[in-house]
Amino acid sequence: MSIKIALAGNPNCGKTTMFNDLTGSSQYVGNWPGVTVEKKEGKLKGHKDVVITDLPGIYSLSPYTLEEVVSRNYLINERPDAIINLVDGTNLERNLYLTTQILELGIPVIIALNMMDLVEKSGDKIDVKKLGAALGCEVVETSALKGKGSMEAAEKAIRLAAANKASAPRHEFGKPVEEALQAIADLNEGIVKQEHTRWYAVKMFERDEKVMEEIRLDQTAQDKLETIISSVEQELNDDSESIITNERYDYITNLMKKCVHKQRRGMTASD
Ligand code: BGO
Repeated sequence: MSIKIALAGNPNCGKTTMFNDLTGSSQYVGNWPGVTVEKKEGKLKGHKDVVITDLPGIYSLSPYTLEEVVSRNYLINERPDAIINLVDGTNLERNLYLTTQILELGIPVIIALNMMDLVEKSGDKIDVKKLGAALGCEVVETSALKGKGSMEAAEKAIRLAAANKASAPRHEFGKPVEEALQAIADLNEGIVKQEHTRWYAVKMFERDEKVMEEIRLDQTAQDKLETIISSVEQELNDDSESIITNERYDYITNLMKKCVHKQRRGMTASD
């Protein structure tokens, strides 16, 4: 049986470069079923039993673009054995938005912190150990363009896949949201796989239409869900999707303060 590893990340984070580095000439390119979004798969060099799938570049796992829908359907329905989440180290804050969502999927995740050659050149410092500990998954520094770290990330992903240990996201939303997510998880008991509990709870709290169509709660459960969501919306005076988005950004801002030291730029000797 082959091991399935997915590469996921924002557009331009270096996914194609890493995919080429990991698979060499053993690639096949087609389309995702039913849509004209390119699907690339290949065997990991030196591991004929490991298949790497390159997911479309995305900023979020929301249901608004074809690429996002293709990616999340694959991650939930096909469930790779591990995900390598490529994160552009020169654009860390923006890239971590997707990371916080990927970590909720209940799948083993390794972060490949890419473009580290450029980060080093800029003089910025990222505390990789702290970042990994705060996120709840291992972080490997990579420079895909220079072939550095890609294979290490893949080998770590294989080990995680073999252990089948999903990353445990450390991020918690505020108390009202966490209580709502727990109540939604209770509604979903027996309906969604245990490992996907948090992902579905967050998506249902956001009233994600695609997930609601898939889950098909009965009317009583739907009414309960609506009561749970609207009571948090009233308490926090915002709509549920914005509440989740804003809390993710607040969390990432704090994470950046803890883990990143930016080189001051434009300074002169007299500063
Ligand atoms: C161009 N380090 C550096 N320095 N660059 C990298 C790294 C890295 O670790 N990884 C990738 N890149 P994609 P997506 C380019 O194409 O793999 C570069 O969208 C150019 N092209 O070489 O395509 C990579 O698949 C002209 O750069 O990303 C590529 O995720 C001038 O990041 C870009 C400068 O990588 C995006 C760069 C004609």
